[in-house]
Amino acid sequence: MGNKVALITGITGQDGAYLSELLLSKGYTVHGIKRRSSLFNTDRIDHLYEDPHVKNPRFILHYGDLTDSMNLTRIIQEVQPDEIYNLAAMSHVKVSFDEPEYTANADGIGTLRILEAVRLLGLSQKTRIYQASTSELYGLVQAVPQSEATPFYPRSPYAVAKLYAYWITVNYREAYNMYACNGILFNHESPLRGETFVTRKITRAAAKIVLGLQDCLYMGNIDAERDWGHAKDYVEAMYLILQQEIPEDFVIATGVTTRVREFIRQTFTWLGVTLTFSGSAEAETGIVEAINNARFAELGLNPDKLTVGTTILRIDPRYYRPTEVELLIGDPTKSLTKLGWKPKYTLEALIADMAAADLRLFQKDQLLLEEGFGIMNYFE
Ligand code: NDP
Ligand code: GDR
Repeated sequence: MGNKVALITGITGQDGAYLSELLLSKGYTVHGIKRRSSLFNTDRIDHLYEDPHVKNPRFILHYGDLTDSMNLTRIIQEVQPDEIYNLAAMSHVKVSFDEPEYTANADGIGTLRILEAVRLLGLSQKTRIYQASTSELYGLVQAVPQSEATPFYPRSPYAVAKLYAYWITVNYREAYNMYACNGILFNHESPLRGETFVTRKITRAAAKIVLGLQDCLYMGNIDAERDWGHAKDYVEAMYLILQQEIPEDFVIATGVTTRVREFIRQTFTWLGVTLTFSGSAEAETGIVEAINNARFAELGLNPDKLTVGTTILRIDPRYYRPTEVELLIGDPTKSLTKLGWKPKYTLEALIADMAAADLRLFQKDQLLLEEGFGIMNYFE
């Protein structure tokens, strides 16, 4: 048998980039679906790019969209994949309240389009399908820790769309004997995480604040608790889920939960800043209590850019969600035992990886500013 062929939707996203690297390292030919956009949107996978003029390329991109059945059907027919990883989605929970119909179309019906294309093309017994399900399905807490047996109670248009995707995947497995599985992944982060998700927003802002490029970080509900892992570990689990004898659904999590405020505190600590919280609710603030000069020197930072006593964090209710998911903590027992999945990153290592990457990124901006070049200063 020749090398396996994988098709990844959402290849330009955080997980798509890490999964592409993993599958290429295992000898796969990797096809990916990217959306047409007015600017290049392939930053995360540019290092994998192969000149399309070379013979037998192993990394191939196709234009497409989860809202376009004919396009998806044509690509699947052309590629004849052994495995499809359906990672594409409008993946921002808060934005799904602004774009509920589009979210349902892409995240819910998009999954149906892929399953149905595989069935109609006669690939049901060849092509294995991974569906990117989510811990957001648990929503309003029914029980903790959350396992494959915990009831769902979605709390956003995103989660409701993903609930449809979850069940249609189960249904196609049962109705047509397809190898189709849900990975119920808890939050996973990395230096490639989208800039408006909470962890990346924090590591980016913290790096800019210690460099004197930003004054204040504005946050929503900092008492939410999440089970955070590293995306590099989580794409390994996606791969393992499609290599089992019998198709099943798996929870992928660390089993440890942390408050957003603790993630903020630890990020600043890594950068050499002790932060204290003061006040409560919408009036809560984060104030610089101390600066570790030795750590600043080690990181090449100038302590004059930050003053003890300054308020560098405030609450802005703009970031609250109409309905919130307060607590997520996963029970990964099944994936640890059945898949033999073993995450390598602790929360501390994840924060170090992200904070170091964002510090490097903005040190480059600082150099540009010093040389008289303008920098992009947009943040949400
Ligand atoms: P990202 O937001 O980083 O990536 C989403 C990808 O989907 C991007 O490539 C995006 O393209 C693409 N996309 C969005 N809409 C469409 C569409 N209509 N048609 C085709 N492609 C589209 O997400 P992650 O990598 O973090 O997550 C991957 C998947 O896993 C998502 O489905 C997400 O909902 C799910 N998930 C994520 C978790 C996490 O913690 N990261 C946890 C559990 C589930 P573009 O680059 O052009 O925007
Ligand atoms: P989440 O991730 O909604 O869990 O969905 P996000 O990082 O956006 O929020 C986590 C928690 O932090 C709180 N929060 C803020 N969030 C953002 N984005 N910005 C803020 O300023 C802010 N302040 C507080 C949120 O209210 C929330 O409680 C992610 C996505 O990747 C989904 O696609 C995926 O399915 C789930 O993780 C598992």
